[in-house]
Amino acid sequence: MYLVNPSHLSFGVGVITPRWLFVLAGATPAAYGRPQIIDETLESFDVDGVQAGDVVGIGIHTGNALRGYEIGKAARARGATVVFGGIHATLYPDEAHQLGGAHAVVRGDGDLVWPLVLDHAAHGTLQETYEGGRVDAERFVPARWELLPQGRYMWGSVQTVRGCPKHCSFCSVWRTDGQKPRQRGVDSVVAEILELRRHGFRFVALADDNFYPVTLADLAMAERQRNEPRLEQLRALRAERFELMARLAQLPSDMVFFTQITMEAAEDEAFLDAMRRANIKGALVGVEAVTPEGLKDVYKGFNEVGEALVQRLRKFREHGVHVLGSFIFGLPSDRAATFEATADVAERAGVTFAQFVMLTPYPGTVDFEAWEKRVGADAAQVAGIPITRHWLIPQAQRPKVYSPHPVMTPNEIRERTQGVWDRFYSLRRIWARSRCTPNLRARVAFVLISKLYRQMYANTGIATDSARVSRANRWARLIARPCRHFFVARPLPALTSPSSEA
Ligand code: B12
Ligand code: SF4
Repeated sequence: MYLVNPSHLSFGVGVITPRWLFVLAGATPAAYGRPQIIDETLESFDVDGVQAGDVVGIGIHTGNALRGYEIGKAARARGATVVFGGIHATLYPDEAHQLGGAHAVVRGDGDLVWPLVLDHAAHGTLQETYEGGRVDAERFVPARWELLPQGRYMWGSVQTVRGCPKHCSFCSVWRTDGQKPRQRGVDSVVAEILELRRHGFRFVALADDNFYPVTLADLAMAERQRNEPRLEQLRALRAERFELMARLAQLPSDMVFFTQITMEAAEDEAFLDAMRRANIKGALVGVEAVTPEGLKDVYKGFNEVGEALVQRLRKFREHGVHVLGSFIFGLPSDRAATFEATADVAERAGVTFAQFVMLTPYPGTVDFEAWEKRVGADAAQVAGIPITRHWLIPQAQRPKVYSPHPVMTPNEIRERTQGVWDRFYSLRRIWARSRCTPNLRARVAFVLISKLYRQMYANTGIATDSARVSRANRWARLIARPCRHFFVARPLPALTSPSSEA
């Protein structure tokens, strides 16, 4: 049995372990043997090894769906049973059948339904579609980390909460994973982290949608409404967050965690302090826009702008949590001046890393639906494919900007975005930011990692020039391997769990 994470680019070394591979491996009954785990971000999959009777499970998000379909068709042609899953297959199950050679598609979470799919595949009773639904947090299947290939990744990944109560217009999480946070029990989270540390991982990404699912405003609202059951539920969720952080604080002190969180967390100094004690040293914060109009564009009114925004982001840093600020360009209210203004905010707020992404309508989002309706049957085509199915356009020809902007051309948005990446990741600025590290070795690591981040995420995604893309890809391959050494630690095979009472 194969589990395949498709990618059209391979870097030899991966930054974060794609968690679904190891979770589905965990959900695979022992009777089916040891699953072959293939992550194409490391190297591409040689489908010639697939034989008739094999099962090939392919997990796709929108960005890698096309490569996933190539693999699916090739595996089916070799006689394998092909099963698709993941967010994109959940949204477009028919597409996986029509274009990816799927025998079956799993929608939603695979944790509980996967053994049934394998059973049906073995008995020749496979259905076209399976509804995996939204599995309750206490039934999440832990990842099988003993299947990790040796020496290939920098960060492990463990999910502590799935779903997000917000409703940002560019994001599909609240619609596919739900607005009710499904928070995993502390013991099972800690058990997985310990296992990763035993294998020598001291950097762990908490693959969460929103690590701060209960805000002070949520509590106040429930109190005002005298909604006791809701208040109790919110307090329990919040208490469990603190309990998790207290347990993380007892793990080996060289551990480093990173999560994704809304900037609302800056309202709660006790929470930030608990994060610091837990060694949650960094968090991706969705800043998205620095103007009120921009925030309105993305339904993110709970974010701040102006000086309040700078202060909120600084607050994380003051409490020992580094911020990876995530910004979106190409919003209808953006103007030429927005790019520099955003770069200024990123600098003034002291964010340690930043990503500047161009607005992309992802299926399953409010933005996508409105856009699809707006352009309708008149959608422009590239390589014979309407841009409302942009993921089916060959990677090199995919447009970088999808909606006509009221005042800027697509090229202007792309170039200005690239300009902001260039500015933020100039050697001079990276070196200045690297002052946050404790010694020269860490400073050098910081510089290399900043450059790696820029090559992996920016150049390959924004550049239209294929020479630039392959140069960036070569660069990333070259620096990824030495970078990994900064992340690994001595394995601690005998590490035991800190007691929950302690
Ligand atoms: C952590 C995370 C990241 C991390 C780490 C990625 C990694 N290497 O693991 C980082 C920050 C790097 C990242 C980057 C990006 N991400 Co991201 N990420 C996530 C997040 C929050 C969790 C992913 C995770 O580990 N989940 C835990 C696993 C167990 O769940 P799962 O992957 O959904 O798998 C389950 C099911 O889907 C199913 N399943 C999955 N595959 C298969 C296969 C088979 C055969 C079967 C049967 C079932 C099955 O079973 C699994 C177990 O239940 C998700 C949101 C989410 N809640 O999933 C977004 C998400 C996947 N990311 C998203 C996006 C857009 C991105 C970026 C494009 C952002 C950007 N603009 O740069 C990049 C793309 C990177 C890339 N090239 O892959 C979107 C994808 C939307 C879409 N339609 O494709 C999501 C859904 C978030 C969102 N805002 O909507 N991401
Ligand atoms: S806060 Fe983050 S995870 Fe939640 S809906 Fe908005 S973008 Fe998605």
